[in-house]
Amino acid sequence: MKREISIIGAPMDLGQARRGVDMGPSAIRCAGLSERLQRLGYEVYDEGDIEIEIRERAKSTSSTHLKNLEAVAEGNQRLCTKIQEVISLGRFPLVVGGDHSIAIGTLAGVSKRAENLGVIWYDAHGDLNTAETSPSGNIHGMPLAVSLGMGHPLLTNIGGYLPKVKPENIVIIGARSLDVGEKELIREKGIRVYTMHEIDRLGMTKVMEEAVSYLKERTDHVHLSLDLDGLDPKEAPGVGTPVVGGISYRESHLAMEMLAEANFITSAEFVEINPILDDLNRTAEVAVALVGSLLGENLLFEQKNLLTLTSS
Ligand code: 6HN
Ligand code: MN
Ligand code: MN
Ligand code: MN
Repeated sequence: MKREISIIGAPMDLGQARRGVDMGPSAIRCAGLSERLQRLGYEVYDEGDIEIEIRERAKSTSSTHLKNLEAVAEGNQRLCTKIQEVISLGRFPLVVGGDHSIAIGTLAGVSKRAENLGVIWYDAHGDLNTAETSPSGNIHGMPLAVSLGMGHPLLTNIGGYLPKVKPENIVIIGARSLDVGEKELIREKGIRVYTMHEIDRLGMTKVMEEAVSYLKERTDHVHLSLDLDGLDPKEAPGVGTPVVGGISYRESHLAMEMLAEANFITSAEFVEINPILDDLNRTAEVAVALVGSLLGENLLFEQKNLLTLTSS
C-alpha cells in the first residue's frame, strides 16, 4: 500500500495575462499543505517547483497568436518528466499551480501509465479551446482540448505521444462559461458535462454519484483537475477569471469527500490560485482544505482514513 505523496509546484503564469498566479504554489504551501497531509498520516515529499520561464523573458514566435507558446510548452515538458519520475517511485502526484495550462504537462505525465485515463475537470470553464476557437489566445483556456490531441503540435506532442485522454473519459463539473467553439466540441465529442444547471437541479450528491460510477465503468486511473474558479468567487476570490454563480464551499467539500470514498483518484492538481487577487490567503486555504477532504480527512473524528493511493 502506497501512502506517499509528492507535491510538485508549477509556478506557471504564461498561459494567461494576469500577474500573480505564479505565486500560487507558494501561497498553498503557506496555507499548510504539507502539514495537513502529514497530519493525515501520509509521507509527504515536497519536490519544489518546476522551472518556468519568467514573463519578461518569454516570447512567442510571430507565427502564432498563442501567448508564450514555446515557454508554456517547455515548462509543461518539464512538469511531465517530473510527474513520470514521481509515479515511478510509486508516489501520488499532487500538482499545485500556476495557471491551468499546466494540466497539459500533468496529463501528459499521468496518462502514460494508463490505458484509459479518466479526468474530472472541476472548473467554471471547459478549457476546450483551440487556436481557432480561442477568444483570447490564452493557453490556460486550451489544456483539455490539447489533451484530446487538438491544438498546436508543440503542446499536443508533449510527452511524445497523443492523445492523453479520450472524450468519453472526461467529466466536466461546474461549467458556466463556455465559448461557442467549446460547446460545439462538447456536442461533437459527446463529453459529459455537469453545468451549474445540473448541479442545482440534481444536487451535488447525485452529480458525484453519477460521475464516479460513469468513470469507474470505463477508466483505469482518474485524475482530478480542480480549477479554484469552479467555486463561487465569493468563497474563492483569488482567481484570474472569476465567474459568478459557482459551486459552494460546502458542495465542493462534499464532492471531494465523495471522491475520497470512491478511493479511485490516482493524481490531482489544484490550479489558478492568484494571491495578488486574493482576500489575504483565503483561496489557497480553501484549496488546502479541499485537498484534505480529497485525501480522506474526516471532519467528525480524528480517525485516519488514508486512501490507498495505488499508483500501478
Ligand atoms: N481557466 N474560455 C476563456 C478563454 O480565454 O479561453 C477563459 C479560459 C479560462 C481558463 O480558467 O483555466
Ligand atoms: Mn512568472
Ligand atoms: Mn481552468
Ligand atoms: Mn476556469
